[in-house]
Amino acid sequence: MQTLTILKPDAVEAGLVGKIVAHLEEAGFTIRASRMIQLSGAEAKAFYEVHKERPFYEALVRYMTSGPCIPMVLERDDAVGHLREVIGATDPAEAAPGTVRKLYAESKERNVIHASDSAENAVKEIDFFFSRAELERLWGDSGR
Ligand code: 3AN
Repeated sequence: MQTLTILKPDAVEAGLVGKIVAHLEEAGFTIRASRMIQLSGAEAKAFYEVHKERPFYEALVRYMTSGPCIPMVLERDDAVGHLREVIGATDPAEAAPGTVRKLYAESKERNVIHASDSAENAVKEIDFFFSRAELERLWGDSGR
């Protein structure tokens, strides 16, 4: 099973990419695709459209477009549920010890990593950043 993660601009800026990737690999995830991108305002708005009525939406879009980020396709059994556990709660103050957000995030506004919250959204979010043809070129099949 696959899921989508994004190492957010604060993770890239703080030089935390290597540590977070090591944490994910040690948690049993295989990296199936990865690239560094700069999200446009339109792309960030589209990605977070479910939050468009929330008071933090504009700030979230500013944050996600503030610098490069790294979307990745990760694979392991129960990838969606397992990655949510590994990253911890949205607010690092509430995240369990040893989770990525507890270890590395500064606040719920800047929380270093995204993970899909359901199997359905994982498929949509993988499609948002990576084409099926690209995954097939890498691995011979799209893994889905
Ligand atoms: P998660 O990233 O844990 O799935 P979501 O999907 O509720 O959490 O929120 C998406 C992003 O919006 C978060 N990663 C965070 O950057 C921001 N965010 C969520 N809740 C708040 C909040 N109450 N105040 C400010 N920013 C928030």
